[in-house]
Amino acid sequence: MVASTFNTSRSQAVFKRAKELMPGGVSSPVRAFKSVGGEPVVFDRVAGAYAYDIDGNRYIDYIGTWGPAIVGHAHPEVIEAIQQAATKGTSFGAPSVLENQLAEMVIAAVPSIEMVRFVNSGTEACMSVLRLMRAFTGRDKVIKFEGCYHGHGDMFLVQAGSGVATLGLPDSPGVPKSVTANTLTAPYNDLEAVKALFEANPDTIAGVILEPVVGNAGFIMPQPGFLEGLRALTQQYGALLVFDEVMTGFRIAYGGAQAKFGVTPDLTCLGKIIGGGLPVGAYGGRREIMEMVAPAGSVYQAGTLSGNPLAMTAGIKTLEILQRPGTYEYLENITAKLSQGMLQVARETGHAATGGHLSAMFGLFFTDRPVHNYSDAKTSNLAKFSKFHRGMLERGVYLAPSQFEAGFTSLAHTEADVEATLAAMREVLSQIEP
Ligand code: KE4
Repeated sequence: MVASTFNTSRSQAVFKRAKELMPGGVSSPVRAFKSVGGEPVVFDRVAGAYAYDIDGNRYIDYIGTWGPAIVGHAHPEVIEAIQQAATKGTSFGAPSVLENQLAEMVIAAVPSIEMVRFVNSGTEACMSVLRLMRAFTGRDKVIKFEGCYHGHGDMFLVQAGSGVATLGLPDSPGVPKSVTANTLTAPYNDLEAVKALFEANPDTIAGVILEPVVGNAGFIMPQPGFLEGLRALTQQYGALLVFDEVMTGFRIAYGGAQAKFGVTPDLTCLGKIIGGGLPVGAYGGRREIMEMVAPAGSVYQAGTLSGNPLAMTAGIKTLEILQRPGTYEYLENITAKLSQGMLQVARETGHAATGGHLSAMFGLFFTDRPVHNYSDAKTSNLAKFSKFHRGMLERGVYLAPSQFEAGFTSLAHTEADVEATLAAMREVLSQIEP
């Protein structure tokens, strides 16, 4: 696509009406493109590595509906499985074999999970796991990291990443101070800060929750020893370690970041990929902790559509495809080509940039310094990112509309897609002041 022929008139009309009907015209804030300027495009359909808007523009999609589309959008086998399942009804509200099947797959894949509960979103998974952490330890405080995002539950809206960071919200009105008083924060990759919090709050911290690879402050890797250090500190202070793998689960590796790094938390949150694009979240971990969840135990958590047969089916088929030989080698190779290529294009066009990738997740910051935490991420050139984002969109490349998000590849992305992306990037950056 060439920028000069880029037409989004239908999207603009539909989005204008959307803003009269729904706050900001969207069902989730980051989709509104607020931080990158311009208006979002309205999708008509998605397939493989591509998204198509209602004006007929095609985009190479590096958001993949924010993570679930790792086998490619509308994978024929996933669609077929959902169609078959739908003939038996869309919701049971009762036990089903499908829940057993997906639970078996999740437990077999994720080192920390001996027992699992399905919910309908990552937010639900993280809210529920916090209640469970508190019940198991009898403690109320929790440590999270600046820039990490664990859904929109009240207690997590403190120095949160993703859309909260994107919109530069101080934290959200409507969240009582009494709720966030128990939420302590530390800079990512800063073990000393975590130790100091434990020392200053003896016997009152239920645990530490984090993104083992950050995607909600942009892409930020754990520094060597960070995850291992958290494992040791939580054990030392009688607290739980919780990996929020809603984004990294089945993406960084089939067993998640915990399998990749060899650090096993006590509890894990999942979402996105395990639903294959339909609404699913999950939390799981050590059996002695999970058996506290109602009705086995007394920690209450429930959901009308939890374990929904269509969502279970989409998740089962997606994980079956991911289990096939060569999957993660393919994802690593295609993402390395993209990520290394992007850094090279930035260098060649005179733009300071840092970034990287891990398996099918990548990120890029326009800054000349390393990015190890949210404060570092905020030093990047957000104005340049906005121009970059729009320029790429006009050339048929769909990147996350925020510096404080990560990029995602899939099994459907090809070398030709990567070459086209890098060519577009070279054109865009050549027209932006370094
Ligand atoms: P959901 O409630 O959106 O399913 O999951 C919340 C969540 C929890 N934990 C992590 C690590 C997450 O990344 C998320 C959600 N991710 C964002 C994208 N950064 C969802 C996109 C959106 O908010 O529209």
